[in-house]
Order: sequence, then C-alpha cells, then structure tokens
Amino acid sequence: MRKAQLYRYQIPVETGVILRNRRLKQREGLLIKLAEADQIGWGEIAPLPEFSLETLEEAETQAKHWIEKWLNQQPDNLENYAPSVAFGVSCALAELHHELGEAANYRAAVLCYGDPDELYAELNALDGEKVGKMKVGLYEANRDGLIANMLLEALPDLKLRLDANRGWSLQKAAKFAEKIANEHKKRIQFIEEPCQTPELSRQFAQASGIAIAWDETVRESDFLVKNEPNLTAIVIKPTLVGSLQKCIGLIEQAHQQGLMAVISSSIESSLGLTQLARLAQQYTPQTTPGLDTLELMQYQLLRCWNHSNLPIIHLDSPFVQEIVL
Ligand code: OSB
Ligand code: MG
Repeated sequence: MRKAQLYRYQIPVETGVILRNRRLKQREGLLIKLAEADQIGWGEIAPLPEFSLETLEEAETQAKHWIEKWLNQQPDNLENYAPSVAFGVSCALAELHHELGEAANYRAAVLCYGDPDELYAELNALDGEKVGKMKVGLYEANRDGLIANMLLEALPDLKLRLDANRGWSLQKAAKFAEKIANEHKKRIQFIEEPCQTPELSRQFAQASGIAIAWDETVRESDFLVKNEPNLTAIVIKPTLVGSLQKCIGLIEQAHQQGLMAVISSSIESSLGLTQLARLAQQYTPQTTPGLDTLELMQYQLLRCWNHSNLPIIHLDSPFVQEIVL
C-alpha cells in the first residue's frame, strides 16, 4: 500500500550574505513523505524566489498531481515537472528505494564574510582541505580584489572560490584581477560567472589567468557540459536543476570532461541540505560542495546537519502545516 503526505514549512532566515540585494526573511517550502512496504522517503520542494521560475503555489499543485498519479500506480516522468518538484520527489523516491547513501559530505566551502579575525579562526580550524567561498561584485571591484588577495596572503593553504553572479563588466573584472598577486591566482579554484555574459567571462579568464566556473549558465536551456580553456568547474544546484537523475547525469558529464562538479545549496532547510551532502558524498567525493548555508536559518527541520546545535523543529511546530490531499 502506498501513502503520501505533504507539508508546508516557513523558517526565519537571513540571506543577506548570499542573496545580497534579493534578501529573504523567511524560507518557505514543501516536504513530501512517501511510504510503501514499511519504507519511507522524504524530500524537500523549495523553489527559491528570484531564482526558480516556478512559484511555491505552482510547485504545490504539481506535487499534488504527481502524488495522485503515484498513489494510482501511474508512473510519471519527473522531467515534465518544475526543477524543485523533480528534485524533492526524486529524493523521496531515492530514500524509499535506498538509492541515496547515508554517508554525507559535511565539508562545505566556508562562506567568507564578516570579521576577518573570526574568519581566520574558522578557516584555520578546518582539518584537511581549506576551501573558502567569497561573494564578489556587489561593492567596489578593487575592494573585492584587496580582500581576496589578503585572505590568500594570510592563509597559505587556503583555496578560494569566488562568485560574482554575472555582476562585472570586463573592465570591473579586470580591476579585481589587478589586485590579485600572480602567485596567488592558482589558489583561486574559480570565479563563478564573473561577467555579464559567458563570452565576457571567457575573455576575463583568458586575460587574467584566473579560472572560472559556470553556475547560472548551467541552468540555461541550451547548456551542454563542455570543457574549455580556463574552465575548472560547473556548479549544480539541484533545486534549480531538477531530479537526482538529471543532476547525476550532469556530474558524470563533467567528470568525463575533466571538470569538477560542485553540488551547491539553494538555501534548503537541513532536510534538503543533508540530502545534498549525501548526494555530494556519493557522486562527487573528491570535491568540497557549496553547502555552507545552514547558519542563515534560525532552525533545522526534522534532520540534523552534522553536529550543528541549531534547534530542530518537527512536524508539530507552528512553522509546519500538513496540506490536505
Ligand atoms: O549565487 O551561487 C549562488 C545560493 C542560493 C542562490 C544562489 C547562490 C547560492 C550560493 C550557495 O552561493 C552557496 C555555495 O554555492 O557555496
Ligand atoms: Mg553562484
């Protein structure tokens, strides 16, 4: 016998560090629970405003539609659903069928912001590979360059990722690169989408000798995974991309092309985030994922992220409501 339940949640959040001029005060989403033959599987469906094309209401309608078919033993192709729905449902199915390993990669690229002394302490405390991630492109390009160079100078074993979200003109990107000492450039693993277009980003990489990665570009409809000069990685945000199967396909293509695939957060709750950490452990074990977003939230949801001591809310919380199917 199959059983399904759907819940809606709202968690207070402060996304300023990541979304900057597109701040969110509350993260909302759906949880789907599937049960069959004594097994259960959970998934999170949480379209990210300003990034996802579907709204939460549309996602809810689609999720209900998928559930109805599933309960009636009518398999439906997840590729016909919005990415957040396809991702959440595929996670619930994968848990049900024991296809998502329990082991998780909790080593996340540490978001670099705020007080430099606290940041040095946090990065120094990491054992193994030290990877930091810094958002750039919002303030002066000069200033971004100075800070990135200072971090690389202060921490000789730091590898740095930067993310400009297509914020720079070629001239501004060049101003940034001027501030990075040549000997530090190779410790910049990549800058995600430095310039307004992929073509300008390619020109920037060529001129500066700093590697780039695709993030926004991965989600364009005509995107094909292809290695090219100065490209080191593609960033995969499953909530914005689609089903686990689709994400795994992209990861495999990236690896075949000699590129890193970086599993990254779309600011999911601890439930979705731990599933992303499991996906990363299973399919990109050599690559530090971009999942350092739990601390933006005031609570965890149902499951605990590693040793986090943020309070956990459960289904009986006022922040969670069951949706009548
Ligand atoms: O710009 O990569 C982004 C999260 C939500 C929406 C957009 C972005 C992000 C992140 C996640 O930066 C953290 C990471 O990738 O390390
Ligand atoms: Mg990015």
